[in-house]
Amino acid sequence: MDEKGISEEELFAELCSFSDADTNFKKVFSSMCTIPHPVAVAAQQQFSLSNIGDPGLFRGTCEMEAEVIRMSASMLNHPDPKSAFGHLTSGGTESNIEAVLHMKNRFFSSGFNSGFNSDSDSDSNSGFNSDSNSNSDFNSNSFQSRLNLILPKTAHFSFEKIANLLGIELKKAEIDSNFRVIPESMESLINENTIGLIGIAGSTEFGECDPIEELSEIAVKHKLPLHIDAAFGGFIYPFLDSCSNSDIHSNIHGDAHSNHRSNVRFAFDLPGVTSVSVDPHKMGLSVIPAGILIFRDESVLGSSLDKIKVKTPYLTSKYQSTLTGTRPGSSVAAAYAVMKHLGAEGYRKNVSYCMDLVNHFQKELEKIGLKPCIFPRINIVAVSIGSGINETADYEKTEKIRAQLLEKYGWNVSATKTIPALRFVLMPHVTKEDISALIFDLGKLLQETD
Ligand code: 0PR
Repeated sequence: MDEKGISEEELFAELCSFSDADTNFKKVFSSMCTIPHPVAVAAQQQFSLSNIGDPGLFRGTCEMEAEVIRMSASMLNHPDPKSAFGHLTSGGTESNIEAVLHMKNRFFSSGFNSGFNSDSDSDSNSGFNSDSNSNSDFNSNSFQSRLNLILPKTAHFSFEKIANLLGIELKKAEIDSNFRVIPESMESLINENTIGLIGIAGSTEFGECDPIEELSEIAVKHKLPLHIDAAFGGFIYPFLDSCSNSDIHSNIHGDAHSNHRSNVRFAFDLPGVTSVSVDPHKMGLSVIPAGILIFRDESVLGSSLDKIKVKTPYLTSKYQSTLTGTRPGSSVAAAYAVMKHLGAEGYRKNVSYCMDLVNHFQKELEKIGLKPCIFPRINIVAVSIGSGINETADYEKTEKIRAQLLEKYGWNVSATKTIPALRFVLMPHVTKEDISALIFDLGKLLQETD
């Protein structure tokens, strides 16, 4: 840092040049975040000094956090929202880390995977001595490396970080033609070293929801915790109108039966679901950073909470049991503000706006002879532009078109890795005019390329 500071005028001129280099979301179809609601921004500013890592100093913010958890639990169909247990995090990654950390601790404290029937999977028990129920074994690296977490192949890359961080193996279950996990594949991977299951409600690449009802049954049967990653879908499914995309779907796919998107069951109304992660900073229209992690109640954690609880003698609280220490009260205030201000009605309008964009997007795509790879149940649309004959060539073409859309026309679009396809996230900052302009440019590029 320089010895002498610069004037405010100079400083803000500098800041402007930095912010000019950032996106204003104008041509962004690649992000799962959006422009936050103005009430969220105002609340964030009002509570900029609040740190809920030291709750006694910020009692007001803590009250708001409790209310955000209660409102979210209710949105997630919790039968008794007051008994839900959770807190705000920095987003989906931190929520997933903490959920899996608790799974790991719970696995040890509850005496391993007690619901596992060893007859059904004798091969996978190599080297595991179920009699060695002592803490020294729990902590040895060789033991930990054999613990596993079962998740869909389509799970977000945050789980790769988690595997590394917590020393657990990821067992990836197969997906069906709609990119949803196959429950039988999940179940077949369970063994005595399984610490838990993951389901996704709103997958990053395709916006799909796994068959959570079936995963819930599997979780109950095997007495395993089931964490639902609803980072994106959590603020969508509860507000999805069953009719919003049905007409266009019938036209495109000639299939009027598979268009039910209402009543997607993915959360606490299913008995096997132990925790859910949902991000206000995505479709919750709040500011960055804001995630919410909710457990059904404190008891599902067993003694895991005690394991991560640390004494905090010089703070206003006796213990801290969150992963991070200092936590931004401003994010709590922002989430509280936007949820209270919009209410379910406001979020329903938001989702309806996005689904209207999806309808428009499909109509525009048709004009250039394209259609989505799968029926877009929420506001993520994947579109294959390759021949479907040579996968490598299709990936190359997809990447080339994606890059040209940015270089020639300034459109930010992403590509999927599960299959070669362009991926468009139709967030609230997008307009129908943007979509028409983007598809027009895409059509031109494809003509030039063919
Ligand atoms: N779970 C799911 C299903 C996600 O899609 C994501 C992030 C996460 C967890 C992790 O969330 P955090 O990034 O909040 O920790 N999905 C986006 C992605 O990876 C995050 C994102 C958002 C990236 C906006 C870029 C961007 O501009 O694409």
